[in-house]
Amino acid sequence: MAKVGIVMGSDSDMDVMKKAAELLDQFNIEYEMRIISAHREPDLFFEWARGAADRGIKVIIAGAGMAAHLPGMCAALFPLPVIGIPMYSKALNGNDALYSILQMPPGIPVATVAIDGAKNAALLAAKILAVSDEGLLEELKKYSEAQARAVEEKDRRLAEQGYKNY
Ligand code: RP5
Repeated sequence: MAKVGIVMGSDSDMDVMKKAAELLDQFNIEYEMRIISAHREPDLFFEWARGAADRGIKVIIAGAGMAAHLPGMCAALFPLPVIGIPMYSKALNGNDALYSILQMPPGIPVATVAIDGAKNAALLAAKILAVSDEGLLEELKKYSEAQARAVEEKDRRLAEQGYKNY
């Protein structure tokens, strides 16, 4: 049963949103992924978001650009955590979606990640699930350790290239 719901407002968001799916795949976390527009398909959107918890979804990752009301409306209809990803857009460089998703009025929280921050959204979803999943928690710790080792390796290579790194 899918534990994470990934939803985006348009197929134009897919290049970013697929990075969330890839990260969840890496941790063997089941997800469902949909393209549903809150403003173009409001009835379908309501049905999907209202039914998500009953389908076993524990966290929703919602990506949207421009006016970007999709994550906020997910949070209005779904009782568990919602993570919003603001999409970069040409006219306002993603600041439109960033401010829209970030500035939720009190009472309806959306955890907002960076513009196009799909990878962090998925990692945050994994961490939320890890609150009650020891095995996943261990995998996340290994992931962090591997990241640290990768940076150490890059630092070591600097020294090999003749740079002083005390
Ligand atoms: C939002 O409007 C979508 O999330 C997308 O980022 C943006 C533009 O949508 P398209 O015109 O590319 O379908 O609904």
